[in-house]
Amino acid sequence: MRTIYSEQHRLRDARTELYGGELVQPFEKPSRAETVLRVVRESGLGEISPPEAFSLEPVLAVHDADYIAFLETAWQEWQDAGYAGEVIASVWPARRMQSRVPRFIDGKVGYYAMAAETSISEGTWAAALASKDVALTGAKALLDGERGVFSLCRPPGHHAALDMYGGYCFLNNAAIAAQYLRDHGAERVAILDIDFHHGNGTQDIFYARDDVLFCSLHGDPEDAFPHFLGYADETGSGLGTGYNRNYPMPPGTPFAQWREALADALARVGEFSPQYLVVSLGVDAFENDPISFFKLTSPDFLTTGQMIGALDIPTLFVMEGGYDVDEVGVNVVNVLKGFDA
Ligand code: SP5
Ligand code: ZN
Repeated sequence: MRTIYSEQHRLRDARTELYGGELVQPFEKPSRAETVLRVVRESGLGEISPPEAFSLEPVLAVHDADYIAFLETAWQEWQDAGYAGEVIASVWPARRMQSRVPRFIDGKVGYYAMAAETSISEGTWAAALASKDVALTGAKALLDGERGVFSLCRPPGHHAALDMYGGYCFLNNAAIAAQYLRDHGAERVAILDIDFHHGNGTQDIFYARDDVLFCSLHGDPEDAFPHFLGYADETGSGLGTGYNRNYPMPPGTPFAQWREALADALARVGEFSPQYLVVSLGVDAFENDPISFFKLTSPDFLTTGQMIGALDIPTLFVMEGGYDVDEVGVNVVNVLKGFDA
């Protein structure tokens, strides 16, 4: 399988994450992608190619134009306000308040942030743009007939909604790729999200649509980030009713249980008979992940890849989360090898 990779991800190197009331070094850091790339290389998975550059058009097909304009200038506006730290939200349009976009940067940040752990830093926007190029280059390769492609995206994307960033995500790479496939001839595209966290952004973008099926396996929002979306009774709206499927699972969930949810999601993908499958590939369901609570082992990721491959649908794997930097490479490559087996 071919891997698409850009060194530009290194531009996303924030100093701070708000965690347990402290500012800590972010879990989502450059060494994650470096480790995955190293293991891709060592394992002889396949060729590693740079992305081609795409315009903002495929981004604006899933994200709000005002939100994109905000991301472009947020760091500069924060600098202009004279702040010493990185961009962190501190106020929100909470219940019964206005949903207008204020003029001053603090207000704008609160409007567009869905969580405060994610700091916007210098270089974040450039890295996010390169990350979407990595995803789109992978999508284009599927259109050209490749059976499986790995887009080693960083920063990740699945928490980014129509007009919100957070959960370490700015542009929804998987959603951008899925929409690109739709706009280039595919009638139906399925997105399977196996990151430990609910893909709230992807769900948001496709919730009212019947042409993109979204299935997500994740920590129960009662207990896990993003807490305010991802319940099993969220099944889609309007035309999209029945085309959104959530599999929330409790703390301590072992592979035996997780794989039943996976089998059910894969059966639904099969019934949908999409021309393409996009997998939001996070490996934070791993037992040693520092911020998650499932119990998957490294061999379980190989089985996961085999189960996905058995569907025999051209598939784009888009890198999402996974924070045990020692094992993140092995776990990702296990999924990809299982798919190819
Ligand atoms: C792409 C992705 O995986 N984003 C995840 C963002 C999660 N950020 C908030 C993490 C809060 C974790 N709190 C867990 C406490 C465990 N001791
Ligand atoms: Zn995650």
